Amino acid sequence: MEFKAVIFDLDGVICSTDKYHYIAWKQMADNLGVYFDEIINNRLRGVSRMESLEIILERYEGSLCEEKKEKLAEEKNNIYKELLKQMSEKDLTEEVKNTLDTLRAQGKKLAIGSSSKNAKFILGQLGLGDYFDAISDGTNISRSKPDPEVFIKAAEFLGLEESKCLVVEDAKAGILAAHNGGFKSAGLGEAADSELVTYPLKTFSDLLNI
Ligand code: B16
Ligand code: MG
Repeated sequence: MEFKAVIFDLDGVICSTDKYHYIAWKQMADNLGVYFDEIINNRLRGVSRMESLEIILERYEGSLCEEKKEKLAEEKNNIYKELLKQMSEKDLTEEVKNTLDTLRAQGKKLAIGSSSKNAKFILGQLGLGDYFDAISDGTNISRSKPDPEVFIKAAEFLGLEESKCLVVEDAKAGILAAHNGGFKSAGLGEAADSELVTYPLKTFSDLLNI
């Protein structure tokens, strides 16, 4: 691969937290009495916590003040964090671990570019707490994907130009963010179908063929 570094999205790329996000949002929505299902949940992939809440509230009749919205997001996050405690090194697949190790052995710098404010906790659960050369996540950005800020910060933390870094994403919003920031990208799942993706991947280890 021509790149000096790879910036990985976390949820949906390094690990799968979809089911925990779903359970937590579902519980919050049920408590509030607003309809929520897995199809709506799919629209939340790669989207920030408050933007996810706004999508769920499209079905809510009536209006809520900012303070109440913050409370709802906090309620969801507390349920989600409790569920994340179940995650362990077993949730890191052999394929992902071996691919990361191979890239590292090739001398590539490895970073995280995630919208999540829980990214460091999740990495710790997976046994990857000290693994990456840089972590850019929801705690160091003010604009979420498709804004490129999270990836630009990751490249900055690595001390590399955008053109030297490849972004790996599972969400179309993430591929757009990479494109907006001047990064080439590799896409998994729905991101592989994005018109803007540079390298569509069938599986994570395909990264080694770029
Ligand atoms: P949190 P990623 C994203 O992570 C998730 O895909 C998205 O579903 C979630 O709402 C967002 O993080 C914020 O997460 O509530 O933990 O701060 O895919 O960018 O790694
Ligand atoms: Mg993702």
